[in-house]
Amino acid sequence: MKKRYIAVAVVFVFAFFSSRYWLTNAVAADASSSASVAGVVKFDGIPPKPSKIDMAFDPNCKSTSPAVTEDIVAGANGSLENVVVFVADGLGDRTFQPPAQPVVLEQKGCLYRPHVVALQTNQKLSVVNSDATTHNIHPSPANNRESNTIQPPGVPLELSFAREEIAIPVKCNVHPWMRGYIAVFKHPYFAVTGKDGSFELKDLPPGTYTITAWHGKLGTQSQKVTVSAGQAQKLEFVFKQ
Ligand SMILES: [Cu+2]
Repeated sequence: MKKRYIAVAVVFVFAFFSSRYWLTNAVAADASSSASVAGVVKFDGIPPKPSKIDMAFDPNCKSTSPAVTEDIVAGANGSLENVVVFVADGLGDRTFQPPAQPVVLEQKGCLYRPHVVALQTNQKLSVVNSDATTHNIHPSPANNRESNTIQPPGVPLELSFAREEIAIPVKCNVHPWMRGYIAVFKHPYFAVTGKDGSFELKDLPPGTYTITAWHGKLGTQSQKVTVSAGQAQKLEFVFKQ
């Protein structure tokens, strides 16, 4: 009788440890099979000086000045901000569910924060009015449904876009200097550069991709890249005026 208990216990212990071994290896294999493309977007030359925005006509905007235009925002080290870097081709017919978490576009100091926002098709865009003034959110899409909504202070507003579009200009009809962009993707492989101009597209399946960098004033550039399982590829984009 005792022997049987011991045999059963040995089988359980073996099963427990072997399942842990296989599980650990399965997770590790999955993580190492994904690739990434990362790098920096640069601006070659002397960036144009931003001009001051005169917000005098709305006293509720004035307090947050001096505000400047954000047509080209380049750092001292040549980095270029507000560039959308994304997979333009190579994913085949894979489909992707939008994340449940909304992306936030804030109107603060009568400017769009961020200036360029990116999200997936059918993902929620939470538009926030943090100002003590009424804004009007007016995206002008080419492939999506146009909307034009008055948004009083503190009132929540949610938008979503059904089709891919890079990028939808958005403006405020109340404050004519308010201009921004909404980039919509049918997949999760996109990034918007910040101050340091860097980007990273993570968890890519191994394959050959066209990677495109888009800037609202400087146009688009594309490069082809092949990534194998577990590989981290480096890319650089350089824009000129
Ligand atoms: Cu406004």
